[in-house]
Amino acid sequence: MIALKLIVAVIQDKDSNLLQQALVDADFHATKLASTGGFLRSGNTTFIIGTEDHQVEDLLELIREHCHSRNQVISPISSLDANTDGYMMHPVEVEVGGATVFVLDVDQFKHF
Ligand code: 2BA
Repeated sequence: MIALKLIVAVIQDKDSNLLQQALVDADFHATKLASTGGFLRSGNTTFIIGTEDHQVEDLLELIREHCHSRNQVISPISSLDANTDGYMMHPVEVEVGGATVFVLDVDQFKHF
């Protein structure tokens, strides 16, 4: 039986079009979702990609190649809620990773 994996990759919006094209070119089937980072509360992109076990390394390499780390400044104004009580009064610079990737075992795959 063929072992399947589900890859969930959170990447930056700026890298999403190039990665999407690279996935199509390499014949990976993917779904692209608009997502929001819990910390920065700004938009990012999540790809879910189902693939065979033996293709996972190639896929990870493709993601590594097309997704880049960048520094982002989180400003106190955009991060302050009314009830945060002075939390984060100064701009903070964080390095946002090229990609945060989860590799999951797939129990069943159905395609009707
Ligand atoms: P955000 O949650 O908006 O986080 C953006 C960046 O802010 C993170 O980059 C990290 O450098 C920093 N950061 C996050 N939480 C922090 C905290 N509590 N204190 C200080 N700095 C913090 P990455 O780690 O590369 O994450 C990029 C995006 O990947 C995240 O956006 C989130 O959407 C997703 N992500 C990261 N780790 C995750 C996890 N364990 N589960 C689910 N999603 C995750």
